[in-house]
Amino acid sequence: MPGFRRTALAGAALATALTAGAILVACGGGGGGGAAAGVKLSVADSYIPLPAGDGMAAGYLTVRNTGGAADKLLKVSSPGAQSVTLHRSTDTTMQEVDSLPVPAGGSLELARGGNHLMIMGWAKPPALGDKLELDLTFQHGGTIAVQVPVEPLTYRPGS
Ligand SMILES: [Cu+2]
Repeated sequence: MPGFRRTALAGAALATALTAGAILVACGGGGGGGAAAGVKLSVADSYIPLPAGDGMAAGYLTVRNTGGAADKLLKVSSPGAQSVTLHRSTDTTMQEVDSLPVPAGGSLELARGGNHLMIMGWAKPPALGDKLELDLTFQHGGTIAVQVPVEPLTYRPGS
């Protein structure tokens, strides 16, 4: 009875999905610390140095987490650019990564010489004073949209 089979399979898939959901819920609410176990994220010091020529740009920002649980930056997208990827810098190279960690009670810093965002495929050529929306998606903290200013190449936050 093929119909029976399919139903059984669908049932199994549903059970798996429900189990996965239950694990997610346990993960978000677990840890026994109540509110302190959550993540509390904010984004600061975001900027994009004006890209030269080909329009490939780096993006820098700091994600602060004042919550008691660690999180991960999983994805960044933008309505104004085709591609935003996460890059980790090592001594001599850089490498695209699937996620970047946001420690509990700490911060994820994307800064010159270190981890950064790579922004490509601008909808329109960026100019000084423009702002590009970046939508940062976190494993636990949802999605945070930031308006990131395009700054001179020599810009440093706080200077
Ligand atoms: Cu890079």
